[in-house]
This record gives sequence, C-alpha cells and structure tokens, in this order.
Amino acid sequence: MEDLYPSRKNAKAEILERKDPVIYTDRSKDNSSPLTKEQVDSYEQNGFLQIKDFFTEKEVSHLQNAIFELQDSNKNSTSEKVIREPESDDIRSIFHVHQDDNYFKDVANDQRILDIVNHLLGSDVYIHQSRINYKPGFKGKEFDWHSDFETWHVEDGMPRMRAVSVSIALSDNYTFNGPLMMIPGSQNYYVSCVGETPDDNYKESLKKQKLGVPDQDSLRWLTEKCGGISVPTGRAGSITLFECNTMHGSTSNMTPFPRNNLFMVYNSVKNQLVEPFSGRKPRPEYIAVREGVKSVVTSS
Ligand code: 6CS
Ligand code: FE
Repeated sequence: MEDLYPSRKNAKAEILERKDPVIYTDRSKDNSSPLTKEQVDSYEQNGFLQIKDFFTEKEVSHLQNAIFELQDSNKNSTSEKVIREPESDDIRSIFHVHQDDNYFKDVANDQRILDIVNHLLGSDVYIHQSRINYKPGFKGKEFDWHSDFETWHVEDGMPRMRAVSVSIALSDNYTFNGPLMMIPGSQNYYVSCVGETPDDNYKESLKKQKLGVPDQDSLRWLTEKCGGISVPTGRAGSITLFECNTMHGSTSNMTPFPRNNLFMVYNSVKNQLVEPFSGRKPRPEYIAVREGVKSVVTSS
C-alpha cells in the first residue's frame, strides 16, 4: 500500500498537508448528529472538542474506583501492559483495559460515545487502543509533543487519518498538574519526522517517546501557523475528543494532584491496520488491536 504519510525516512523533517477529511460525515447530515453544529465546527477547526460533565458524578466515582482498583491490583505486576514511570516504579499507564476488564469494555461501548465517534468517522468503529494514563502526583513524567497518528501509521500500519481518541478525565485537570496540551488546527499538517524506527521501539517509547517527536522548528511553525496552544482543563467526568493527528503533549506533574485520564481510541472499520510503514514487525495486540476487528463496536 502506498505510504501517503511517510515519516522517519529522511534526514530532514518536513511538514506535509493532510490528505484526509477531519469529519467523514456529510455536514448536511448534521441534524442527525449527537453534537451541535458549533461542536462539530469546533472539532473540525481545532482538531479537538471538550465536553464538560459528560459523565455523571455517580459514573465518575465508579470509573475512579475501577482505575484505582486496577492500579492497586497491578502494583507488583510484571505484565507488559503495565508501563512504569522512567524514574520510579509508579504506574504510568495500563493498556488494553477495554478487552481485559468487563467494566471498561462497557465504557468503550457507551452508546453516547459511539454515536459521537460514528458521526465524526462516518462509519462503524472498533477500539484501536485503550489505556489509563495515571500521571501520579510528583512522579508523573511528561508525554513529549507528538501526533498519535504518526506513531500509529509508522509503527502500527494505520493507513489514513480516520481515528479519534476520547480522553476521559478521572481527576480534575488543572493548568498545573500536567493536562493535555493541544495545538489547535495542527490536525491539518503532518510532521514527517527524522530518525529510523528500531525493532521493539514501544519498549522505550511508552515510557519516554523519542522517535516521532517533532523538531523544534516544526513545532514553532505549527504554533505560529495554527492557533498557539490550548489546554482543555476541567473537572473529572469531562471528556476531550481529539483527532488522531492533532499535535499534543503534556508536561511532568510536580504537584500533589494526580492527573488520571482514561483513553479509548476509536478507529474506523474502513481504516484497519495494514503492515507497519516502518517495515518493522507489528506492535503487540495490547497496543494496537488487529484481532477480531470483524465484530465491530457499532451504534445500534
Ligand atoms: O505509542 C502509542 O500508541 C502511544 N503513545 C503516545 C505518546 N500517545 C498515543 C499512544 O498512547
Ligand atoms: Fe498521544
């Protein structure tokens, strides 16, 4: 398959134009959308959309109990799905929760979310990846600037930009405890990064990403060309949908306040993974779902 979004191939970074729509549903059908026209416009323009108080307080406390139970039960786990912070034993992320835990399987199938992502992606969807990022107080380290799509294209073989991440805030996201930072409008540009992907890159990149982190000139160009930097803060229970190619990152957390987020990544069934464009072997199933995609997660 032709590589429309080459990256980590050249010695010089390059910024390419996006070749895919952001919204895949004909906008004339907005009246059937679970989102308002303003919300769809905002997502299309900025590459992300925050919906405050999406989950009720009761749902939030169930979700929080679930992530803390999982954090506790994995304290001494040696599972590959449990990623620890680079300088401590604190849990940084737990992957594949949508499959390994019935409670989170239900969250992934929440009809309110499915209706939104089906509309944005214009098709049925399946979970490409799920993870809880705990970013513990004092110890939670940064997630450097990156486009998820750049990694999912190069290392997982995701052909086109037709996926949405749903970040569910499960602790209050303040300006100071390492919230998600986005460059609004950056979804329209693809930063082709330098470097070459080694085998098993994920064993390092999930702790601290190096490859696929754009150079400073490209980041400066994006912030100047696009809309600066936005930080969608908000109470636990808010969700932030962000397009797979929206440039984002988050700083280390040096405060006592943890920043717990649950991420569900929805990919269109029309955008299923092929061979990684890096030429390397595919990443493990718990990072990039390939099996059983036939039984898609669909709206009713
Ligand atoms: O490699 C990945 O798939 C993961 N890395 C980051 C920094 N964001 C997306 C995803 O969780
Ligand atoms: Fe990311």
